[in-house]
This record gives sequence, C-alpha cells and structure tokens, in this order.
Amino acid sequence: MPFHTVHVIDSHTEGEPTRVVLEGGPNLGSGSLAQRAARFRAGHDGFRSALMNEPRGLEIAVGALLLPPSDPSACCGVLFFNNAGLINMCVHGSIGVVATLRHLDRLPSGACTIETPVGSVSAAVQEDGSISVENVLSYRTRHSVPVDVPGYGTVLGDVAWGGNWFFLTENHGQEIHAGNIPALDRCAWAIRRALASSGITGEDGGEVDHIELFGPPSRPDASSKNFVLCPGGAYDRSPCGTGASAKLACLSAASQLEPGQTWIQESIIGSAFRGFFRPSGRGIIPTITGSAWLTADARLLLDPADPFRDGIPASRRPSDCGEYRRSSSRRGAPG
Ligand code: PYC
Repeated sequence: MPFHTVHVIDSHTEGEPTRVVLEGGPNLGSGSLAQRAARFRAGHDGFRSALMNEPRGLEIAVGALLLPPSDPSACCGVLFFNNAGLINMCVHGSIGVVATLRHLDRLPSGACTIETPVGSVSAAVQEDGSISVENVLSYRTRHSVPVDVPGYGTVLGDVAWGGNWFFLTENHGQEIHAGNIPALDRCAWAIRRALASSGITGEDGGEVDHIELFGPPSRPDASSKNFVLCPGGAYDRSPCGTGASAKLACLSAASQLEPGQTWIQESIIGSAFRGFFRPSGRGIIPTITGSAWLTADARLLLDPADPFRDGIPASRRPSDCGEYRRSSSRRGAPG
C-alpha cells in the first residue's frame, strides 16, 4: 500500500511551534469553518493525532490545516488543532500561517483575512517583519470567581474569551519563572480540574480549557509574565495570543488599560507579544503582534501498515503523564 503523504511547513512563533498542513489533509467539503471543524472532529481525528502525537508529531505544537475560505475575500480558512483535539482559534498559529504564506510568496499584499471556526481575523506583516493579528471579539464573562482548588486553597480569577476560554489568575501563590515549570504545571492542572468539577464554564458552556497564571515580568520592557497551560497538557512557549487577548479584555473591563495603550505580555521562556485593543460591542478587538521563524519544510509519510500510523495518544503512555493529568476526564485532556 502506498504511503499517504502530507506536506507541512513548520515554524515557531516566539518559541511556540506551528505545523501548517499545505497538502494531504482530509477533504472536508464546503460550508462554514465551523461545519468543516465538526466534520474534521467526527471523521478525521486519526489524521490530527498522526500529525501531533508521537512518534511523528510534536506534542507541544499547534497544527493548522489550510482550507479554501467560504468567503472569497478571505485568503484562507484554517482549522487549528493540538495533541488533544481541535482548538477554536490560535493567534501564534495565525502568525505562523502568515509567515508560511509569505515564505511561499502567497501573500503579495502582506495582509490577509483568515477564517476560523469562531470568526475571521485579519493579519498584516509589519515593516520590521513582525506579524500583527487583529483577533476576534474578546470579553470577560466572570470577575474574581473563587475556585476551591484541592491542595492550593481558594484561587480567585477571571473567566474570559479571547478565541478560546481562559481562566486568568494572579492569585495562585506560584513563582512565574522557567525553573518552576513542573510546579506551575501541577497548579494549573489542579485549577483546571477544580473549574470543571465546580461547573465553571465559558458562557456558551464550553470548557475553560486554557489556564493562565500571571506574575511580574522579568524583561524590563514587559508589563507582565505568564504561564499558560494548553488543553493537551503542554504549556505555551509563546505568551499565547488568545490568552493575551483575554488578558486585554480583563484589563479593559477593569479600566486598567486604555484603548490603544500597549501591553507587553512576556512568556514563561522570556519571549513577548505586544498587544493593544479597541473597544467593540460588549468587549474589545485586540491586536497582537509577534514574530515567527520557519523551521522545516517536510513531507510526512503515513504508512497504512504502521500500527502507530495515527500516533500514540498520551492515554496509551501513562508513565508520561502524572496522576493529575490522567485523572482529568474532561474533553480536551490528553488522550
Ligand atoms: O497563541 O492563541 C495562541 C495559542 C493558543 C494555544 C496555543 N497558542
């Protein structure tokens, strides 16, 4: 049987990888990006897992499947996914998509509209080569919610939408630095489990599956430093663009940042996104800027005879994930 070949270009945005699928993805038919996302979820999870999980995938990466847009004025549609499932929107991934299209000479004007399942975003290459993404409407839905987190006590935080659902907290008792990642990981997982068991969800009932812990910045130019736990258990190496959008929504709601004022969000590895917002409807439209670098142009081979063609999900590798991960039975947990 011949190999199934998938053409990908890999990049990283401020340290966080993106794998753009150019050819060899599933045929999802026509319709809105949300309809095509539902078809992908129902019928092509093996393809997702093959690209993101061991032995072929990179579990900390976000995949970006390029699709024809439903609105011809957009340059492409994109479905974003990770080692655990689809994600709604991804800003670092959008920056990676734009860097990839530019590398392929498919972005003559340097600007484009990208359709995602949760709305269209516009992106533009800046003079210095960085890339800005004007994200979807972002808003805070709950303020200073107390969550009883076993082993950590009551943690207060906000729930906000930035294209994904986030719980944002400064009140976690942890030091935000790269040497403390295992403890940050444990704390964020405990918060995520506590949110789920307390029935705290996004406004649409969606799981709050991104946990964002904030602390003082290390860089002199930054406003704040974060640690972001993603749905599949990886932490974001970038400052997380949807998370930075949720943060801007919270700052706006608390009148702590003015429209147009710059916020520099530092990541746990010391990279940064610049952000600002304009008010819109019930929330804000954030613009997030960062840089991406290409790392590979590759053809992945999926051998039908390979027993692990579709990857090895974390649930098949219990020694790789601690008890706090295995005990999370919520959608989006590893495996
Ligand atoms: O940059 O929006 C983002 C993101 C979401 C998950 C990982 N990165």
